[in-house]
Amino acid sequence: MRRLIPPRALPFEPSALPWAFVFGRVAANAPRHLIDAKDVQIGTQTDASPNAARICLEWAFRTLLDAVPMRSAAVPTVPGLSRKWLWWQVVTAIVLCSTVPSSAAPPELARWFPTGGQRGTTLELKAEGTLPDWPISAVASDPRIALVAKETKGVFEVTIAPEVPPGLVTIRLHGPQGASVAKPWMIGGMPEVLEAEPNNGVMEAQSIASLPAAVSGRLEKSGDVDLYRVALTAGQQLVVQAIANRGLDAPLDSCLELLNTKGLVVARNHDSRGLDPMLVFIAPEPGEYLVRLYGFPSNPDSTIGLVGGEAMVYRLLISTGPWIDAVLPLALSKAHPNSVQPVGWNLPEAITATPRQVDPQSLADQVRWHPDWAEGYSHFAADLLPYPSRRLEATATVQLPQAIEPPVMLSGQLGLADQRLAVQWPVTKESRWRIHLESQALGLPVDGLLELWDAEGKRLVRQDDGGVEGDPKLDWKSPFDGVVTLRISDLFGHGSAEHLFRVSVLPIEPSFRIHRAEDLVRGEVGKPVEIAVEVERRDGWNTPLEISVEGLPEGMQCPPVRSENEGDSAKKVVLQWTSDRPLQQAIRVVAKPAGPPDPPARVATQDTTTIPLWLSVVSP
Ligand SMILES: [Ca+2]
Ligand SMILES: [Ca+2]
Ligand SMILES: [Ca+2]
Repeated sequence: MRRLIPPRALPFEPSALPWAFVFGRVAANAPRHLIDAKDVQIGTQTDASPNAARICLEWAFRTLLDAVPMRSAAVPTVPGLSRKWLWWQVVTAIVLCSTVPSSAAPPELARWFPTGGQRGTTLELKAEGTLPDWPISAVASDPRIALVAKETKGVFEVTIAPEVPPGLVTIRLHGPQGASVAKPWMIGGMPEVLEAEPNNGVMEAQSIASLPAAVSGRLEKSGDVDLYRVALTAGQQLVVQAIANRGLDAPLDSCLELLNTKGLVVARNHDSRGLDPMLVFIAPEPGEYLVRLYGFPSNPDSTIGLVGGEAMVYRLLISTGPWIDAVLPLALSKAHPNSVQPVGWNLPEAITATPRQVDPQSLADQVRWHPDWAEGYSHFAADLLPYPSRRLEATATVQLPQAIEPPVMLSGQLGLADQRLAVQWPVTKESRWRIHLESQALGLPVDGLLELWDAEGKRLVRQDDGGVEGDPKLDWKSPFDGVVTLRISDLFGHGSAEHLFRVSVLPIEPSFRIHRAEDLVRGEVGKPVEIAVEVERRDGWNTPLEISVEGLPEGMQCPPVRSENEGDSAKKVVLQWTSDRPLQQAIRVVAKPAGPPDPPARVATQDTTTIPLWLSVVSP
């Protein structure tokens, strides 16, 4: 519903903007009309005058239509307002609309709400942010998600095909004035529920009638606390996960508590998955339980109380059913047969007992999520590696390390407190190795510690940091010919069924990577479109690269550029061409070696050679 704004509040300068006369005078007798505060604000800027002119025109027409059939009944109530005068004003507005160049701002997308949708359903989705134009288009990273703009500004009807796998997607806005950045949205397998305030107290907790449920909520203002009521039978296992900071990028550090009907906290979690909490609870007795969510700013500031605000959105997954947390191993190999085993809660034994064979070539979606396994939400790593991926057995102890053959990715579990796993492999003098443990970056809780030991029992290296999100990563050059042992543990000795990790052991070889901070390229018809790309030459990469743009419309070309080993282009290149028409589309920047690598690589590690981008070229 758009707001009625009294004409005297309109901030127009009649001398500077002649059409404001129309606006004000027509408005003096206008019925409920179409305008909102943002349009009016835009109308004060000369560069956005087409918008205000359009509003003015629309207004004048509406008033005219109202006034004409009533003849003298309505018109005389506004002094000086005659049919002739109105027609003249309409003509003025039409002239203004057609002569002022169109140069409104592109849409600015802050977030999507609700936070996600269930596969195989259609729902309403709101783009929150600043949207100067309406209707506009929206495009999801998965083409099986269709979005259609509805009449209400900012609202889309989104249809999710049943085959879209659960997990994270991104959705971007675009229109004639340009494109927004893409913002995250979750695809789930559970029915969606919207939070309903008030729900702050035990007595007003929102009842979740059937489980599983995916609740979209918001800590809407400072001090907001959200409570949900669920009923459990004795022995039933409840899994609750909040997704806010990870995945949705909300500036929120949320906390979860579970209360019994007496109001006592029976379970609590703050930071199981990054800053996001997760609870698993077995009900000792039947009855109602309350899930309570509150939060703090993700970047601590001077705020003392509980945080709230428009941006503090969260997604709460609540289930007593099968829930896959991960599969082991946590990566798959392109070239080798893979058998995977789901890990999680409330999983039938038939699922967990026998590892399943999967063909990574044909099951890109299913390796991330298998419809036969669990209806619950799950997101597990499915990187397809060009080298083997293996299980690290619980029997691989410091006393009896597991022999490995690098390059290899090992996936394991620190199931017990103070557990230490160990592997060993032969090394030659001067050989260089890169060892990288990932758990927190995958949304898993291990705070990894890596140690290298020699055969005499001397510790060579200790590393608990250096990777993404606090995961450890180390480079090591062997000073001897012999055998080296890698010990893997949790820095604080924590262990549980959830404490999963993967660690890669790779010889260091030259490689390259291209990257770009923004995934959006903006340009104007008739002017050069520029794409700046950073080039990273790692571990002595010594071959020129050819960098090109793929996916442009037929007949349009961007000349490829070369990144030489020395000079400015070694670190950064700029691709450039001119478009003769407006464009809103996906493109890719691709980097390839301009010749055989020198020295030749023995192992192709996972170099990023392609950057997916959105190209937005608008009319000047
Ligand atoms: Ca709330
Ligand atoms: Ca609340
Ligand atoms: Ca937290």
